[in-house]
Amino acid sequence: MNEYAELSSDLADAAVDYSPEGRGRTVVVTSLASDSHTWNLVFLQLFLEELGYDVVNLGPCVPDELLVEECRARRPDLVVVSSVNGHGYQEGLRVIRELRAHGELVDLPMAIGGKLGVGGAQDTRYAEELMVAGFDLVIEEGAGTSAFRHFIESLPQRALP
Ligand code: B12
Repeated sequence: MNEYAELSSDLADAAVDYSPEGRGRTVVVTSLASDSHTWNLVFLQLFLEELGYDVVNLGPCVPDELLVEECRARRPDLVVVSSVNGHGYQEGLRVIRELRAHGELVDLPMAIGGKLGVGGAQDTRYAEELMVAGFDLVIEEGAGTSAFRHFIESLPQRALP
């Protein structure tokens, strides 16, 4: 499947599978400090909004400190990191270590995906290291949305305040 077919298939999945499962829950969508690509973030925002989540999209080129501050202030139910410029692996490792160093963010569900290196879809060697460093889900380019959707559905419901 080419990338455009994959994108429209992903959007179709999101639309057909619409459910209000995320209602009242907040997701922070973010890029990493070096990455200026934006349509990946727009895609994720639309996908998560279709599932009923409130999305805070921090946009491209997000400094590590800003992401940490936003997570501490908002206490979201999930953080979704997207990077496609090829530096996602290195930057993802740096950010997750910084984030997990804050006690209140130790259990915050964190997913990362996109084009995390420069080796293309076949190169899956980064996933294990990112998981060991503290991500709960790593989705490499071309994996589609089903694993991501499954992960979202398995998130624990936070008790209402
Ligand atoms: C448009 C574009 C740009 C524009 C971005 C404009 C903008 N406002 O976004 C500009 C010109 C600025 C740009 C710059 C660069 N780019 Co560029 N760019 C692209 C291009 C052509 C399209 C990206 C796009 O918008 N796709 C549409 C979105 C919706 O799709 P997507 O990004 O792939 O995201 C999908 C999936 O990856 C997935 N996904 C993404 N994140 C996540 C996260 C999770 C959790 C999940 C589940 C899924 C997921 O979901 C999305 C929908 O399927 C791609 C090539 C391509 N055809 O993909 C190169 C590409 C991403 N760019 C690339 C590069 C190298 C650069 C530059 C470094 C070039 C340079 N030397 O300056 C700079 C980097 C700038 C920076 N600081 O980041 C490379 C990255 C190489 C790699 N990772 O292996 C690519 C792949 C081109 C290539 N083949 O070499 N780029």
